[in-house]
Amino acid sequence: MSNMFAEFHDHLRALKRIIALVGAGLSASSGLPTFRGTQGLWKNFNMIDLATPDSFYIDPGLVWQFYSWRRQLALEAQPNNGHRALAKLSHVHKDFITITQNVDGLLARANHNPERLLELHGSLFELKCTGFTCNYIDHENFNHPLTPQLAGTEQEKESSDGSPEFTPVKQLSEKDLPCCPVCGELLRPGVVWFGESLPLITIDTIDNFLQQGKVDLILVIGTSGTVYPANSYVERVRLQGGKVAIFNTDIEEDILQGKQKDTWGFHGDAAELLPLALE
Ligand code: BJW
Ligand code: ZN
Repeated sequence: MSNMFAEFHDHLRALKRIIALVGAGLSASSGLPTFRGTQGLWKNFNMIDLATPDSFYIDPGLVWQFYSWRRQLALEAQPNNGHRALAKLSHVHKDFITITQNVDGLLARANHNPERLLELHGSLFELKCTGFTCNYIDHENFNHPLTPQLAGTEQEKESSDGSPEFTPVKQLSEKDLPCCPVCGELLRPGVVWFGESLPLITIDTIDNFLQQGKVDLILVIGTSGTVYPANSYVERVRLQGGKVAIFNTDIEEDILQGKQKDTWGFHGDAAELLPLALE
C-alpha cells in the first residue's frame, strides 16, 4: 500500500482540476452511522418512512424525532483526520471542489474552504418553512432540542452491534414541533429527501466546474454511489478522460487488483487513508 501512496502523490502533484465526492463513510469514524449496510440508519426503518416529503406530510412528529436525534449525534461528533485532510487541500489547491452528500456539517467544522464546499443534500442545521407562500429559512441553527417536546430522543441506547440506533420515543403532533417565526407554519429540516430537487445553485456550480475544463481526478470517498445525481458525477469525470480514486471499506476485487482502467482503490477507513493519500 505504501508504494501506492507514493505513486498517488506523484500523480496528484501533476493534476490541475480535482473533485472530491463525499459520502457517509467519511464521517463513520467520527461515530456517525452510514445509511446502508448492517450498521446503517436504514436497518430498522425504511427510508421511505423517514426521508421523503410524503413521510413528513404523514407523520412530521416521527420524521422530526429522527432528525432531532441526527442533529444531536452530529453536534456531539468531532471532525476526523479525513475531514481535515480534505479541508487542507481546499485551501491549497485552486481548482478543487468538494461535493458532499453529508448533512452533518463536519467538513465545515474542519475548516474546509466554504467557497469550495458544496452540500448537495443540504444540512441538518438548516430549517425551512413549509408554508406555501413563506420563504423563511434559518441557515444555521445549532439549538438542541429545537422544542421541549423533542428532548429525549437522544437518550436512545446503542444497538447490540454498538451502532447508534433510532427509536422514536413519543407520538408528537404539529404543536410540539418547530414552527416558523414569520407565519407560524411547520418548519422542516433543510435536507434533500428522495424525489426532491437538489439546490439549483449547487447543481449549477458543479455543472460549471465540470464544463470549465477537463476534471483530472475525482476522489470518491465513503459513498455507496447509489443515489442520483451524486453518483452521476463519477461517470461524467470518466467520460472527460479523468481518473477515479476510491476510498472505501468495501471495494470491488478487480479495482483492488488494479484491473479497472484509470481507477485507484484505497481500501480501509477514509479517516486514515485520506491524510496518507493527500498530505
Ligand atoms: C466507509 C467507511 C469508512 C463505511 N471509510 N468508507 C426511482 C424512483 C424514485 C426516484 C429515483 C428512482 N431512481 C432514481 C431516482 C432518483 C433518486 C435516487 O437516486 N434514488 C436511488 C435510491 C435509486 N434521487 C433523488 O430523488 C434525488 N433527487 C433527484 O434526483 O431530483 C431530480 C433532480 C436531479 C438533479 C437536479 C435537479 C433535480 C434526491 C436524493 C436525496 C437523497 N437524500 C438522502 C437523505 C438526505 C437527508 C438525510 O441525511 O437524512 O441522502 S438518502 C441518503 O443516501 C443520504 C445520503 O447522502 C445518500 C447517499 O448515501 P451514502 O453517503 O453513499 O451512504 P451509504 O450508507 O449508502 O454508503 C456508505 C459507504 O461508505 C459504503 O460504501 C461503505 O462501504 C462506506 N464506508 N464506513 C470509508 N470508515
Ligand atoms: Zn413561514
